[in-house]
Amino acid sequence: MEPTICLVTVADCLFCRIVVGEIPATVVAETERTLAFRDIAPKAPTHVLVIPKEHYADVATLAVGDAVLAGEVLATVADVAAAEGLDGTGFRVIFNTGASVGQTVFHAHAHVLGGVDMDGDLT
Ligand code: DGP
Repeated sequence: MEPTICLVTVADCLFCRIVVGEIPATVVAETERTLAFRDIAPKAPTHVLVIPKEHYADVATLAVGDAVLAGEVLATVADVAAAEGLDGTGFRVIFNTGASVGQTVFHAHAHVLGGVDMDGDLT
């Protein structure tokens, strides 16, 4: 596994602290610039968060700031889904963007959810 590097460490950012190892997490995938780990409060049998190691507040800021990195996050999402056996059954990817839609951690992250029937359920 490649070393974990947080290019911009934000001292009070929870996910930056996970990137640098200050807070433990169950890591399931890692690339040079992305990290994937299990959500602490899973909403589905598979619930993995995929983040850029570099700090961006949300996916919109990430897309504007580094579109290549945004693509790398999506590639890691696909890799995680395949590793979790979800590429055949389907999976849901959610980027909460803004407090009004439920974003609580302001470091861009994709929720990768699967392993349960989510027919029509948007949460
Ligand atoms: P959001 O509401 O979209 O900002 O999602 C934040 C997610 O982060 C939420 O599903 C719970 C998860 N989370 C919060 N604190 C921790 C933590 O310390 N470790 C891990 N693995 N996940 C966390």
